[in-house]
Amino acid sequence: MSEKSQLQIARAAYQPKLPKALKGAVRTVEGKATQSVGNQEDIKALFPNTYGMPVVEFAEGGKAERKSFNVGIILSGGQAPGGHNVISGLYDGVKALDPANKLYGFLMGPGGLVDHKYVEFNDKLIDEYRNTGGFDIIGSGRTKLEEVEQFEKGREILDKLGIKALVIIGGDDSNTNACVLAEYYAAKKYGIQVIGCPKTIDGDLKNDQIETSFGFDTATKTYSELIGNIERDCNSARKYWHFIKLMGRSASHIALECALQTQPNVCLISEEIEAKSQSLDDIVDYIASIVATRAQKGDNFGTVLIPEGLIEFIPAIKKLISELNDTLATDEAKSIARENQIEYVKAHLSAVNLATFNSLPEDVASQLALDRDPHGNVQVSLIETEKLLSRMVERRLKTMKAEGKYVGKFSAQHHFFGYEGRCAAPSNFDADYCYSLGYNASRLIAAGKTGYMSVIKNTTAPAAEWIAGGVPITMMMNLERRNGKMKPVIRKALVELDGAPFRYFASKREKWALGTEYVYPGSIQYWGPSEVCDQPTATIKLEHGK
Ligand code: FBP
Repeated sequence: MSEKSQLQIARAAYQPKLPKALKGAVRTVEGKATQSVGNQEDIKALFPNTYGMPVVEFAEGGKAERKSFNVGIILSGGQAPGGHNVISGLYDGVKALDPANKLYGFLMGPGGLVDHKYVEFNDKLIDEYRNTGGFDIIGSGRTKLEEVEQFEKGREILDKLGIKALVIIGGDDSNTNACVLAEYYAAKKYGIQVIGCPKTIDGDLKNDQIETSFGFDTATKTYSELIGNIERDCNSARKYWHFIKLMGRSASHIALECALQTQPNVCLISEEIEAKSQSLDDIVDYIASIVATRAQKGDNFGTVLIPEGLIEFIPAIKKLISELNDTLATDEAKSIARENQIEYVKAHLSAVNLATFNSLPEDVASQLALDRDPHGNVQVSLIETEKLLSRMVERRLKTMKAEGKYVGKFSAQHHFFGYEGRCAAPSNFDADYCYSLGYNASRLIAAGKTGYMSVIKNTTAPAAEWIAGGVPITMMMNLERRNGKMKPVIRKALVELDGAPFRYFASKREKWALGTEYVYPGSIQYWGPSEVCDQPTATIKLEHGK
């Protein structure tokens, strides 16, 4: 057992808040039949056993009954603060239904289910990890659960351990796979339920039914603390432009939330760049013009926030990536040795995409062509967009200087904030939200649900007023092209340009660009006045009109 910090010791005693409906025996209130957000006929045909089920909510006043079952849990994909609290909430929930119930954790992600690697939780193990960041209690992984052989291997161990339900904690891809597994087990009448849980710091697993994915709150507060510290340094030294790339594979929710918290001079929003069909040169012009205007006042310093997924949203590069995805998904491409892949790619790209490919700096081009995650996605976190942009801005400023349009000095610092935020000790919001999601999952299992996601709503109200229930995963699905094939997937939530968070940001950004209006959020507080330690994100507050 490793030594503990004073914060860990004090934090272990924190009792996460639960919605009042979950505090005693629950009553299940079922809504109307649902349909998927798109491609209804196709999704219905693919999920005949789990399509159309109602949204459910839990209310107070149920009959207390002993419910006996064992449960398995899997952490899937990138770490997000609060994962341990989902597990402790689920553990407490299943034990409250019957102390003899067992909870098993499959090790290192979905692979643990297939390889039969697991641990049984007990009080001692769970107590070690309450309210801590990280996924290290059982580890996580990115193995995709999508083959019948894997489902059957999983069933073997689930049957052996007498597990009636499996909870999969993951992002949009993992929850899509959870739904496919739920459908398969239901079609085979194996009597094994599958429940999903919305996780990802990226904040892109949200919709009319899911208010936020867990981890977004803590991760953005952690990054905002760091950005605020940099802004203060920047405003003290007055000699650097800080280019800060922020994690978030695809959507720009993290960058937008951090901008709302810290009021930087520039924050790029990928979704806007795509909507305006901007090129890399347009983005460089935009930043360079702000640098030049600030320089006129003698302000040769500033902060620029860059979303990790930016490169994929620049229309010309997006087209290139899409063709690369299809090209690299074939068996022939997979058999090509890594050192020959760039040549292979070049020989297969269309003329227009080849021109874009050739126009990129060599390191960026090879990252696009070579590095993929197991879902076949470009690993955008490896692309150093912050350096690419500052190099290009510097070059542009030189030209502007030669033309007499720029009079300042430009010196850049680069940062990437990503992994720093994924395992931070969960904020009170994430600690409460995650514990509630896990506890709630036990009630969905007890209610016999499968193919549902555990959902907690009304999250800008105090936790006691939160609404607990479940949403059929098929309801969030549509068909999208992935690796060259149309597949049922949960629709990813991108930043909405007509949504309140973006509109607020857009109304302020010019003022923030030219003035120096930094806000310093400081570190996450776990104890103290509620307005300091229980605040949800600015994004969720604006979305809820608060
Ligand atoms: P999930 O969607 O699985 O939660 O992961 C999100 C994320 O943290 C992204 O923000 C980032 O691009 C990616 O994971 C990094 O992945 P890895 O941990 O494999 O480096």
